[in-house]
Amino acid sequence: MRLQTIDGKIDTMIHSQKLTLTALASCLIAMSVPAAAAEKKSSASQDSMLIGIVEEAHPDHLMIATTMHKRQKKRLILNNQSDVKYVGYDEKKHEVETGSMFRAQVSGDVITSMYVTPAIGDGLVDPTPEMLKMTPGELFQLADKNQNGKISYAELSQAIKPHKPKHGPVMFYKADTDKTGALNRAQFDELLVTVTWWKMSRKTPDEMFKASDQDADGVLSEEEFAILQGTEAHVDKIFRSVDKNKSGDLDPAEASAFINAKIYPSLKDKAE
Ligand SMILES: [Ca+2]
Ligand SMILES: [Ca+2]
Ligand SMILES: [Ca+2]
Repeated sequence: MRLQTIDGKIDTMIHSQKLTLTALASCLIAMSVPAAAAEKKSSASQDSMLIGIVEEAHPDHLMIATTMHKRQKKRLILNNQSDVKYVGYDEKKHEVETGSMFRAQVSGDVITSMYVTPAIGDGLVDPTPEMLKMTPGELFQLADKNQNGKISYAELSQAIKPHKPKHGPVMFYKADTDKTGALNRAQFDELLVTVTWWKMSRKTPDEMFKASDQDADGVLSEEEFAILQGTEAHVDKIFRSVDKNKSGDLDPAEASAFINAKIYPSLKDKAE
């Protein structure tokens, strides 16, 4: 929930003007067509986020299937207020098509804003041991498959950070500050420091443990764990799940297991 809120704020920050206008427009539409609004039951006036795949694309609407926990098929309306952001597309080819993946903010059945990516797939990819030791420059070279000196969303997803429909497009769109549709070296570096496996592999687990163990008693308290995690977010819940032997603190083995699961998403997947 918290992440969604933060995300929402970022969206609002980037597109505050457009969103305000869109929200106004939706209000007017909702007020002027009460019958239609009633038809859509209680969801009509509520904003919600949908993530999924486009099954059919039409100029004024999309047939979609969500890939969220509650799977559903829906008809979503596109109108001239819909703010569509294309992420990972060729600069000249901007179109929603069958198989496109999206994250949409909808008001009732109307798309207010939407991130669209080509069909990229969202498998888990672990970094290789070599990658954990690479510099940003080396990782840039590795990711730049077509060697055009910039990193597309597909290249990023394949080499560095697997595509996650909920946050991936937003992150990329934000990092691509000049909106060319690809990241130059400086933009890539900015994004890299937010990638979990990168953050968690700049020091060895032992070094990270020592740097976080403020009172040097050989275990991490919850406060000390927040330092290791690099954020206070969800710290109590995560701390409890990392404290496998329920001792109320984390020994080096427990901390290492946490760090490894952060670096290797497939480990985390197995543990959950
Ligand atoms: Ca490239
Ligand atoms: Ca301690
Ligand atoms: Ca423990």
